[in-house]
Amino acid sequence: MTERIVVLGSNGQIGTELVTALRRSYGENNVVACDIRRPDYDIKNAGPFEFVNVLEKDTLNTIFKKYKPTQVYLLAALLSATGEQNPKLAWDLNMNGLLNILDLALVYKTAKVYWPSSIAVFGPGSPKEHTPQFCVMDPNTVYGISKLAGERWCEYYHQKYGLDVRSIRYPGIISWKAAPGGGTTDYAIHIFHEALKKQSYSSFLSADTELPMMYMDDAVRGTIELMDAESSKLNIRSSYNFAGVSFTPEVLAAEIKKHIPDFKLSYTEHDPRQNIANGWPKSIDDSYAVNDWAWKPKFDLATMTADMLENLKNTK
Ligand code: VAH
Repeated sequence: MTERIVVLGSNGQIGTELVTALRRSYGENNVVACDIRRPDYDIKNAGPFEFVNVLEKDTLNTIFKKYKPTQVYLLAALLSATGEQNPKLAWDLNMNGLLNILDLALVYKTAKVYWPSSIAVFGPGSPKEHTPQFCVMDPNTVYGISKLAGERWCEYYHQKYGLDVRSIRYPGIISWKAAPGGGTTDYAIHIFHEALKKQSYSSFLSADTELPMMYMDDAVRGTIELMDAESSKLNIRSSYNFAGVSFTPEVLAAEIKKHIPDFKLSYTEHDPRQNIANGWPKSIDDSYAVNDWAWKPKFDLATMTADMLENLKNTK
């Protein structure tokens, strides 16, 4: 059967690369990119695009009716830092956007739905090291609260209505193609751009702030592997813990210095994003993803740093 895939939030950091990967696998015309913003060059010129606001249920209904998607990916969301600047919008978009999609997926019998969660669902009371799949989860950002509630709704729609909805708790995602949008982990992207431009960067997170991260190539591959996995093999219907590599700004700077010896890292204090990061885990135990769909990251800090710098140099 031909897959017909709709991706909402297609112009975001992850959406941009997920659409490209899905179009490579399923054919350009079988993947519809949807967003409220003009598509970037790649997406606009490589397959169907629709202007969609996931809070407008009538527009969404039109899209489901027109394309009758076999798979829907909902990536539209306000991330942690932006969400704290606009809590009610973050809750509305992250929560009602998801509920709109879950309902329409039932109505139109969409075979599979993908919705990203985040390690932001953990909070100050969660274990910091090798944070397990099940533990105390007391998120203290609207983003984390909305993602935790969203996980509960995903599991509810699966258990009560049989909807095949799948989800991953993304760590901070590092990429060079699309600009990140309002995340706390985005320092780990900005640092590469500044290292090449100015051989220096001032981090808004302190030297010892260790966070779980992942290279975009791994995140996109892992997401598609989850969506391709046998449904019967999946034991988690809230959202899977998912791990790549954990590091601090200090450790990342040392790796960058291997390529740019003059690189200097300084620190900006009292940034609100420090408080957000302080509530998050340092590392994640993703044994359920390893067991259920043989997840294995390919990029470590060294290969990620080399790939980021190589690609950014070629796009400058
Ligand atoms: C953020 N990049 O910083 C996102 C992510 C784990 C962090 O969810 O908000």
